[in-house]
Amino acid sequence: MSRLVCVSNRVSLPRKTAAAGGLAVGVHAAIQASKGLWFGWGGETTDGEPDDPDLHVRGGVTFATIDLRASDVEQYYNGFANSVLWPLFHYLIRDFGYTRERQAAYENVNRLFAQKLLPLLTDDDVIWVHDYHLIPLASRLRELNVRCPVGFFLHIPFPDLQMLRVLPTYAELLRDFTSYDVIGFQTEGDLASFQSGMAHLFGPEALRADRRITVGDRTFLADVFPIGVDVEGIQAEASAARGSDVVRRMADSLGGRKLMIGVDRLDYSKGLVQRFTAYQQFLEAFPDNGGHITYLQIAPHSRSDVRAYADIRRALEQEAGRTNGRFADADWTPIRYLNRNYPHETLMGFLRAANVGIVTPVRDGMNLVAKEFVASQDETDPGVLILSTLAGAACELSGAQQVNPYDTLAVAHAIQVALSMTLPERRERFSSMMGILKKNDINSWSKRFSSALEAVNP
Ligand code: ADQ
Repeated sequence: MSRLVCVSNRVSLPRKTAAAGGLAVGVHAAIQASKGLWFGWGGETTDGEPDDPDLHVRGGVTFATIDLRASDVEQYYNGFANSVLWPLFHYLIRDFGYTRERQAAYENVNRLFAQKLLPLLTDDDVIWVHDYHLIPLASRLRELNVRCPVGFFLHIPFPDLQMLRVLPTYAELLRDFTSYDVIGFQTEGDLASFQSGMAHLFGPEALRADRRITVGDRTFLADVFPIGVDVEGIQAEASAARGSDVVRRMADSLGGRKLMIGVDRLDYSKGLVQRFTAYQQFLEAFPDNGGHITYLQIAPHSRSDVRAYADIRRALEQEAGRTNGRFADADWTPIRYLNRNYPHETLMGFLRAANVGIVTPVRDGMNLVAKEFVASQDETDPGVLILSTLAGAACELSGAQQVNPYDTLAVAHAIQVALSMTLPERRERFSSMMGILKKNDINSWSKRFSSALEAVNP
């Protein structure tokens, strides 16, 4: 077994409270199994030239972190990654902010990552690069004569060619993918978009029948690897959390009311404004629910230095205030809107306590919260998942009540249906979804990707 070297934009040393973000949850176990290395930005900035990586060994994993120049954090991280690629790949180009400075910083930081990683590599490593921040990394490593297998997994959607062409440098970006040996996407739809980009640039003959793509003298695999969750771990966390003080206090505070829960990073792709509107329409259309339901929305702030995120934050505060101002009673608050992080176990306990889980992104690569909601439920009395058709998770979770998040009246109606769904129907939907989650859990996801990388002949 080769040593697994994972590279992601941000690397956090393990802490007691889990950070928001799907990546950290998904990758750690895979690196641990090979006593591997995790390389990336540690979150600190410097005014000068970034030093060599700091190394920390924790539980068999070596964490190698570098600092970034403050100007690069602005232009590369807030800029190209989160104000250019993120909105573009989520089909939300109203927030697309391409500039040449941002593009140049993206190239420079990818070159810096390659230079700083190089001395840590050995010949029998396999390298697994994560996400849109680092698409050019394999090309930069190849320029430094790195020959070992390099794979890339995209956690977010891959846009259709006509959307991708909005990026002035889309051809270079597509060409950079060809330096990888294995490329993974969340859904068949994302893979099809990628294939159409490749066919556009290199001709339809580049696509082979076995999901391999040949460009010049390189052949690589581009396939679908839907990310899963740690089903057994979540079940254990959710039942342990039931007895915890914080979950019990939350449940007691409901005073017998039904609970609907949403848990999302505060991001405009998560459809929170539309969801708040849908909840208002639900309270209007089905007034008998007044006083009998609490909607708990947990949305920790993220990427606060990007303007679009400050805007969405303000909009949500206003919407939550408006709903409570209009519908609340002296003894009832319709929305509880919280912006804090919780330990993963507490979050799983909250999910288990809910009658309805609402996950309505306007676009999402996968959405782990949808899967966590299902995995955390009590099988004898499971809650109902309302899930956006525009989340990658919708491809697998056909037992959810699927809705288009822009059709807010349909979402309002789905809440009403969820609240009155019979126990046999809830159990049937739950067990069909659990079957899928168990078959493709987080361990089988990382094993499948690592095996595909190991199978590459360098
Ligand atoms: P994210 O956009 O971050 O991930 P998601 O898949 O929902 O979205 O993962 C969020 C994770 O953070 C979940 O594990 C959740 O439990 C945790 N979390 C959320 N709020 C929290 C809070 N308040 N406190 C503590 N933990 C919290 C990106 C893509 C997704 C893709 C994942 C993984 O955008 O589409 O599913 O990567 O590939």
